[in-house]
Amino acid sequence: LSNRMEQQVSLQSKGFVGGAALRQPFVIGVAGGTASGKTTVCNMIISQLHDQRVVLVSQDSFYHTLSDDKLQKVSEYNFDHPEAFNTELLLSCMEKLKRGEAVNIPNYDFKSHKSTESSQKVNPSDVIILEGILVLHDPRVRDLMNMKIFVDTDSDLRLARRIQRDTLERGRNIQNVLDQYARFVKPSFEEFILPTKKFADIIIPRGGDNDVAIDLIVQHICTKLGQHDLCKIYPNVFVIFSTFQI
Ligand code: UZR
Ligand code: MG
Repeated sequence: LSNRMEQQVSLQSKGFVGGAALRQPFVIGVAGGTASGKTTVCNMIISQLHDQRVVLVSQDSFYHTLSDDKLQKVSEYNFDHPEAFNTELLLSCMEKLKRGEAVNIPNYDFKSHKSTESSQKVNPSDVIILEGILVLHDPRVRDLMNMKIFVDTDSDLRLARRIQRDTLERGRNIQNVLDQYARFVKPSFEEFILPTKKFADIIIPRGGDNDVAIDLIVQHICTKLGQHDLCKIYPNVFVIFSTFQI
């Protein structure tokens, strides 16, 4: 116990009084081509950050709702273009989360191509992860990030996964997945997504199969949050602390 008290005192002198609430959240951006394993990488990071409050925000939630005339010609619509997203809304949600405020994130339905009525409340957290094909595209969104990651998986693997996912989960048939891939997904990847790789701090080859990269990223986040060893040894130290302060 006395050891633990010493630990708390040393934390206090480093300005960690009150625990996580006083620090700005650590914002991570995870970009990469379609079906590169972004969601898997995020889930692996989250599962290793046991002692932090983490939220995952997906750029997909910010797709514009398609108007009726665009819906009629949905095969002509480029969902891989930066303008397919409501970036102003994404930016304002991220700014609020960064300031420690709760936000409502829209719910997007891939089958109807519309935002649903309901939205999802996201509470402020220690770590905010924003994932999506074009999260490194807008400089204002990039500037909010403390760490930028690009998941780099071979195109043939991505296409194979994309076919599986879109036919199983997004109600498509193989022919229209392939048509859309050739017409929009691949050209937009080359024009808009791949060029954002240069903004990344870390490039992860092989996506979710790369355990070493995930370990290194998690270690870095813990260091930046000032909990490098503490989060493993004294998982409750911040809780005890907050109780004292309030
Ligand atoms: P990830 N997308 C759809 O298929 N339908 C929609 O209504 C909205 C988006 C696709 C989009 C992009 N492109 O390639 C992909 N298309 O979702 C991005 N065509 O999602 O990063 O999980 O692959
Ligand atoms: Mg995804």
